[in-house]
Amino acid sequence: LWSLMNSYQGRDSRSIQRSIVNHVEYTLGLTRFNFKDFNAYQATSYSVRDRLIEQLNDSNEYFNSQNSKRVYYLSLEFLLGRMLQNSLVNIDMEKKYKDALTDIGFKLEEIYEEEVDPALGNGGLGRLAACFLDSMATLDIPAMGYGIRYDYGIFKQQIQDGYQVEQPDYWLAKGNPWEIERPDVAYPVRFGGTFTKSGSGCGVGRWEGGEVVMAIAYDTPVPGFNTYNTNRLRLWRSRPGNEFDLQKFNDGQYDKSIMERQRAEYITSVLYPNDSTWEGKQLRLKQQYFFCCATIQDIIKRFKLNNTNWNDFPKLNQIQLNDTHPAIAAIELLRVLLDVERLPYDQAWMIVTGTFGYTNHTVLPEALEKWSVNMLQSLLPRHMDLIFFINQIFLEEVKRRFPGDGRRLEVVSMIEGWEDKRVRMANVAIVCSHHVNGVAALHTQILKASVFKDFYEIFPDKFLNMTNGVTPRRWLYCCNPGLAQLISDTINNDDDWVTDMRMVEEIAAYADEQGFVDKFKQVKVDCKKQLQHYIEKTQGIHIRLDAMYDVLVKRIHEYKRQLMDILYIIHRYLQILGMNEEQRRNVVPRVVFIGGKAAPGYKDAKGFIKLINSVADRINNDKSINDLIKVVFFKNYCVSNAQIIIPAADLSQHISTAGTEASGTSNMKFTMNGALIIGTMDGANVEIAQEIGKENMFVFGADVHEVDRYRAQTDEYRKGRLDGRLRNAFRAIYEGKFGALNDDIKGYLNRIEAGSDHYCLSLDFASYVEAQERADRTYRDQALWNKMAIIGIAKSGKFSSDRTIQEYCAQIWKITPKRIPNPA
Ligand code: 26W
Repeated sequence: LWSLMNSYQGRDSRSIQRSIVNHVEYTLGLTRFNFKDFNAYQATSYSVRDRLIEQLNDSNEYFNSQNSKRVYYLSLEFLLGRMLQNSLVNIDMEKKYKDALTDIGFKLEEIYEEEVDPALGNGGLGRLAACFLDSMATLDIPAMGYGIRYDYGIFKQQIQDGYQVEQPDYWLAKGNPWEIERPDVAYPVRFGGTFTKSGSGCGVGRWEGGEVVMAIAYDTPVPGFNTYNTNRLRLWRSRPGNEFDLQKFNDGQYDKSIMERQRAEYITSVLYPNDSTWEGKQLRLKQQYFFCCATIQDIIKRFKLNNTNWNDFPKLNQIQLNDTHPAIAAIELLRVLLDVERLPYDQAWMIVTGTFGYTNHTVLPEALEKWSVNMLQSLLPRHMDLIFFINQIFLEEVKRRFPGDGRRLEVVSMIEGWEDKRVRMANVAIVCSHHVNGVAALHTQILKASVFKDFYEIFPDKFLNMTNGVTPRRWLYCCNPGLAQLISDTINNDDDWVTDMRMVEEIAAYADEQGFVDKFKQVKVDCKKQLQHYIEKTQGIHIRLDAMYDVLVKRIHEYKRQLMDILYIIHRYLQILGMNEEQRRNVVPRVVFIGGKAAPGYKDAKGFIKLINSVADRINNDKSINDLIKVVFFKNYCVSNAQIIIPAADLSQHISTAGTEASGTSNMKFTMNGALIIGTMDGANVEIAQEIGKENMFVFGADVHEVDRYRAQTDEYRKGRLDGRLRNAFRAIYEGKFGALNDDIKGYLNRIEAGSDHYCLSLDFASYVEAQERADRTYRDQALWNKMAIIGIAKSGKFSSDRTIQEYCAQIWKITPKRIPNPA
């Protein structure tokens, strides 16, 4: 038996081939003599998964045997992106699989393209969770991610007649070789019913009746880079519970009763596609509680394997809340400790506040979750009761410390309103957590100084900053192998920098060295060729290579100001139309890419997409400007095509109104890939400027204070100062230069003209135009441009998510790496 206990996954080419072919025959049930690229993808993935399972089980065994402290990252979103390349790279077998596959007639690069892009997230918050998983595994942190296994990920975006059309993303249609279904790991989750209490204070009691659904675990292994450690991402799927309506069965309504059971499955059907506006949908609340309840049961079960002293719970378990979406987990833990484990309230409360940390990701008021008390009461009666109770205790404490400060009580209360009472989930999360963090320095300052000011004064030590980061494995090593190779060749001929991004700083010394710069230029051209090919293939548009690739890709939102970009393009177009031949020769040709999804119910954002497409239509078909501008609406922006467009960008736009973008993370990815940023002093742009130098970016626009002052002015004031070039762009639209646009977008522009300019387009337009002109001038000096890009890459080390996770470990979770001994 011992021989079986050792790894039987050989690392030589023959073993790899045998494993793949075995999976073709025995897992897929196909003949090993004839299979397609997609089947090769499946079999290769199963073969890789075998190795990952082995590492996962060994890691888990080891941590259990050591009773290791663990971190749990709770998130309603994990925007993982494709797994095959990342997994192969992390276990250091990409080359071996490539050769093994070549031998049997397959190209690994083509097989990568067969994978669907698992997209169980909206944007930055979900992608951050995925980067954190990669870093936690790489840093040997005993950690797990917990979330929901949605049947439908973020919708696929199509464009019809210039408008966004949403298509369902049934990502599981052809199976998912990366997950392991665990029917044996299943927990009941109750909704509704009644709660009967006994005792005083918060009391204890029984929660009965209602509807019980089951949570079934699906595990995905998360390997670290250059370590044996492999962590687990556990996603829950809802299934019908075993209780069923006997009455209906007895009445002979068998079919009806079965159908009712099926409703349980809807809970995990679909990811809500809203990013940054909150909707009070009951199903969404059910999703949140469903996954939190199963997760808390799972964590407690693991704790009980080795422990009996509840006071050890916070020492051994840290739970991080990715925004307030999973905040109900804190109340659920409290409930279990009180009503199931029967701990005294004080002890239970200590355990809760010792366990949770809360990360805030947005300051937009419309994004803050406020569940109606009525809804909570009917769905989760005990939780509502407990929220009232802890709120009362908390407010009494505030009253003692800030006597006579009624205004403060009003704002920090977990409950808002009188008739239509709502629960402010951010307030619940803050009070239940030992630490609350923002995701960039400026963002954290804003939390302390305004959004959560009154809390900050109550708990000054709770608040801290954890500037976001991105994984250099996916966002440099995998997506830009040419640049990765150049870095390795230049600094020390190996890949140490991949787990220590600060090492890349060494390449700054080569920013003036012709040989290095030439290689860098070649890398960029190769990436641009790939993008050119992708655009030709997917959108049928031919773009020139010798243009500046100017990229703005992110979710479509007013605060991110895609509208300002397209208005600038109109301005630029009008300018070129007015130029003579001589002047035109001086224009830097640009291909402008704008991409991103709009939330399906966000009318204005959808209007912006139509406007961008209309402008593209007009400009791209205007032969007179001879391709000096080409506008591409980059369709269906997602993780897999981000990996193509980011390495190919020359200029990258991060132009949110100062004070609105919590951090931004693609700004970091673009910098690592040698694009220059045109951007405002917002979110992490501020820190990028600090690291790489303001002189290596095109910074523009009002800062947070100027934005505040401008917003405090009257419409009259703003109307009187409307930027002239902006007005001309509006005119061109009204006159129908870009086709017949609907009244909504015209109305939107009219309001800006009338001085209603919350996102400060008119305020920032002049300096935006000026920054764009600076970008043009710099681009004409290619030596300077490349030097700036190289310095950007060199100084981007801070923005590795490894640094971020190290900060979470040291300051919030108080956990140190646990290196698993490598098996011989
Ligand atoms: C409830 C609806 C909803 C859904 C998602 C509201 C808000 C969200 C997220 C908080 C939106 C989001 O993704 N925020 C982004 O988080 C990133 C990671 O921290 C930051 O880099 C972005 O600046 C922030 O917009």
